[in-house]
Amino acid sequence: MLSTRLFPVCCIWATALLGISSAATVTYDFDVTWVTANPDGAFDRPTIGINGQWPIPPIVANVGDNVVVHVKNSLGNETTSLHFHGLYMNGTTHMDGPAQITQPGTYWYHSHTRGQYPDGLRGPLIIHDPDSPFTGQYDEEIVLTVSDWYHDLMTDLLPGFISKSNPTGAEPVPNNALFNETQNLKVAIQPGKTYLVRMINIGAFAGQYVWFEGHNMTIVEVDGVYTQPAVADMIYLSAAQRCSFLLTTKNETSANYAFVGSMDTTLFDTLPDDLNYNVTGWLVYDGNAAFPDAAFVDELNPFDDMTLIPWDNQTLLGEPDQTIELDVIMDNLGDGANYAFFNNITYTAPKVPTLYTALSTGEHASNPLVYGDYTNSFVLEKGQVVQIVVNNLDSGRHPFHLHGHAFQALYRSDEEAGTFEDSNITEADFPAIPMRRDTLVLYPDGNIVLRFQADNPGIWLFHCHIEWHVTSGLMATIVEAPLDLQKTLTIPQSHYDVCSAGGIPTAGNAAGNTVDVLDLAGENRAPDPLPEGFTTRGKVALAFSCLAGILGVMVVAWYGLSPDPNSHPAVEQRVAEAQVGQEAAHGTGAAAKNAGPEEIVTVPSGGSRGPRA
Ligand SMILES: *[C@@H]1O[C@H](CO)[C@@H](O)[C@H](O)[C@H]1NC(C)=O
Ligand SMILES: *[C@@H]1O[C@H](CO)[C@@H](O)[C@H](O)[C@H]1NC(C)=O
Ligand SMILES: *[C@@H]1O[C@H](CO)[C@@H](O)[C@H](O)[C@H]1NC(C)=O
Ligand SMILES: *[C@@H]1O[C@H](CO)[C@@H](O)[C@H](O)[C@H]1NC(C)=O
Ligand SMILES: *[C@@H]1O[C@H](CO)[C@@H](O)[C@H](O)[C@H]1NC(C)=O
Ligand SMILES: *[C@@H]1O[C@H](CO)[C@@H](O)[C@H](O)[C@H]1NC(C)=O
Ligand SMILES: *[C@@H]1O[C@H](CO)[C@@H](O)[C@H](O)[C@H]1NC(C)=O
Ligand SMILES: *[C@@H]1O[C@H](CO)[C@@H](O)[C@H](O)[C@H]1NC(C)=O
Ligand SMILES: *[C@@H]1O[C@H](CO)[C@@H](O)[C@H](O)[C@H]1NC(C)=O
Ligand SMILES: [Cu+2]
Repeated sequence: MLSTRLFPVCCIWATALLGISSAATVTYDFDVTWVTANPDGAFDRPTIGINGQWPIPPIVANVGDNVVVHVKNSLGNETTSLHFHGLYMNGTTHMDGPAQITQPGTYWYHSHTRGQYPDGLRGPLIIHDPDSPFTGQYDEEIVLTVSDWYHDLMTDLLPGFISKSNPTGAEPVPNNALFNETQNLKVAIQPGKTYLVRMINIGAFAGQYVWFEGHNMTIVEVDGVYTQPAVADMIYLSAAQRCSFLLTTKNETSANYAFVGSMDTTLFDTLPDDLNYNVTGWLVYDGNAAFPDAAFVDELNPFDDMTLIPWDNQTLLGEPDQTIELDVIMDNLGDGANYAFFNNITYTAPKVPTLYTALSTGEHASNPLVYGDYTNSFVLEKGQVVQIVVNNLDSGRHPFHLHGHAFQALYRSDEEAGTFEDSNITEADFPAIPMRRDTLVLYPDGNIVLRFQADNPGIWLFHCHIEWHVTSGLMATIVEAPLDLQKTLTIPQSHYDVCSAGGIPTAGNAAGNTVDVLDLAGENRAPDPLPEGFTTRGKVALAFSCLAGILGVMVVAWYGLSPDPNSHPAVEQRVAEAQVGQEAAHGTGAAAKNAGPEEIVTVPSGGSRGPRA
C-alpha cells in the first residue's frame, strides 16, 4: 500500500439550531458510538449507533419548532458529521440543513463523512405540519425506512472500490435489503383506518421497488413537497428519496398482508447467487393469523414520479438565466482506478473549503476559477432562474440530489435517449406545473432537465446520492450568490477553531493562495489521466486485467518520482481530502448564526485516522 499523508478531518461536535420561531424547543443529545448490530441475522458487526442504540432515533418536530441537536463523537477512530437531508438551510449554509425549519415533510439525517452513513449513521427526520393539506384525512402516521445493508464496514470496502484492482468501478453489492433496519418487520395496524406512511430510502446504493399486497398507496408528498393525491400500486425510491402516502386498511381482520422492498438489481454489476434482494414486512391485522410469504410479482412497473403535481401548483419557472450542463461518465485515471466525472472532471476536494473561499476572495468570489479546477464549481447570481441539464453518458442509473433547494423536474428522457441537446424537446414541452423534489433518478444513457431559482445564498453540492459515486467524484459545487453570502453570513469562531485544529486553511482560493487568488498552483488535483492510448473503459478493463501487476509498479514509480506529493495524491488521500472539503464546505450540522444554545466543537479523542497500512 502506498504511504499517504492523511489530513485529520474536521470535527464533529456540533449543535444545530433547526428553527427560529418562538415555538417549542426540542432538544436531542446524541452521543455517536460504535455498537454491535445484526439486522439481517447473518452476523454481528460494528455499526454506528447513537446513545448506545441502533437503529438511531428519529428526529421529530413540528414546523416552527426550535430543534437543538447536540452531537458528541465518541467513535474514537473516525470523525463524523450530520447532514440534514432536504432542509434548505436558508441563511445558514455553513451548517447545511439546520436552520429555519419552515419546511414540513419527510427528511432524514445522515453522516456526510467519508462514505460513512451506510455503517449505520442514518435515520428519519420528520417535521409535522398541523396545517398540512392532508390533516384530517388520516388517523395515524407510520414512519418506515427502506435500506440496503453491507456485512463489511465501508472503511474496508472503499479501498477496494477505488482501486486499480477494480478497473471497471464495480460497486460492492449489498448483502441484504432492510425495512426499518431489520427484516420481517411487523407493522401493527387497525382495520378501517387511514395511515400516512412516510417512507424514506436511507440506503447507500440500491433503489428499491416497494409495494403492499392488497393495498394501494395514495402519494401525497415527495421529498418534502406536498403533491396532489396520486394512486400507486408500486413505487420506486432511489437512495435518499422520500415518499409519503395514504394507506387505507381493510375492514376485515382475518389476514395479514406482506409488503415488499425489492432492490433494483440493474444497479449491480454482478448478482450473487445467494443474494436475496427482497425484504418482506407485514401489515398485521391479527397477530395470531398467518404471515404469508410475499407473492412473486411478474413486472416491476412503478409509479412515474414525473407525473406528480405539487399541491401548491407552483408554475414552471421562466426561461433560464443560466444553464449548467453536466455530462456524466465513468472512466479510469492514471492510477488505474475508476472514477466518476462531470464534464471530464472528477470532484477532488479543494484545500480550502469552498465556503471559505467564497467568503475570503472578495469580488473574485464571483469567478468560478477561484474554486479550483477539480470542484466543478458554478457561480449563480442571486435571483437567477437556473437550469441544470444532466446527460448520462453512462449505462447506470444515478439519483441526483441538490442541496439547498427542491428543483422543478421539467423533463426526464427514457433510457438510451442520448443527450438533451440531441432531443427535440423545447420549452413548450415542459409541464405547466412541474413536479418538484430534491432527488431525481436519471436513466441509463438518458437525460434530465431541472430548474430552480437562486433564492438561497450558499454553497450547495449537486451529486449522485449513490454513496460509491460520491466517493468516486460524481459531484459539482453550486456557489449561489457568493457576494451576498459575504454580506450576510457570519461563521461562528468555533468553526474556524475546528478547521485550525484540523490543519484546514480557511482563506484564499482552492489552493490556499490568499495573495493571487487566480493562481491555483499547488491545488489538490485528481490523478493524472491515463497515458495516451488507454482511453476507453472497455480497453482499460481488458488492459488492466493483464497489466495490473506492471501498472502497479508504474503507479508506484510515478508517485515516487513526483516532486510535489500533492500533485499526484494517492487514492486514499484523495478520499480523505474529499471528506474534509465536503464537511467543512457544507457544514456538519453545526451551530446557528442566531444566538442559540452553546455550541461545542471538538476533535474526536482518537485524533485523525492514520494511514491504512
Ligand atoms: C473503528 O472501531 C471499530 C469498533 O471498535 C472497529 O470495528 C473498526 O474496525 C475501526 N475502524 C478502523 C478503520 O480501524
Ligand atoms: C420504524 O422506525 C422508526 C424510527 O426510525 C420508528 O419511529 C417507527 O415507529 C418504526 N416503524 C415501525 C412500523 O415499526
Ligand atoms: C387500487 O387502485 C386501483 C385504481 O384506482 C383500483 O382499481 C383498485 O381497486 C384499488 N385497489 C385496492 C385494493 O384498493
Ligand atoms: C369499511 O367500512 C366502512 C364503514 O362501514 C365503509 O365506509 C368502507 O367503505 C369500508 N371499507 C372497505 C375497504 O371496504
Ligand atoms: C424478488 O421479488 C421479485 C418480485 O416479486 C421476484 O421476481 C424475484 O424472484 C424475487 N427474488 C428473490 C431472490 O426472491
Ligand atoms: C391546485 O390546483 C388544483 C386544481 O388544479 C386545486 O384543486 C388545488 O386546490 C390547487 N391548490 C392550491 C394550493 O391552490
Ligand atoms: C470530454 O472529453 C472528451 C474526449 O476528450 C471530449 O470529446 C468531450 O468534449 C469532453 N467533454 C466535455 C464536456 O468537456
Ligand atoms: C421529435 O419529433 C418527432 C416528430 O415530431 C417525434 O416523433 C418525436 O417523438 C420527437 N421526440 C424525440 C425525442 O425525438
Ligand atoms: C430563503 O429565504 C428568502 C428570504 O427569507 C426567501 O425569499 C427564499 O425563497 C428562501 N429560499 C428557499 C430555498 O427557501
Ligand atoms: Cu451514481
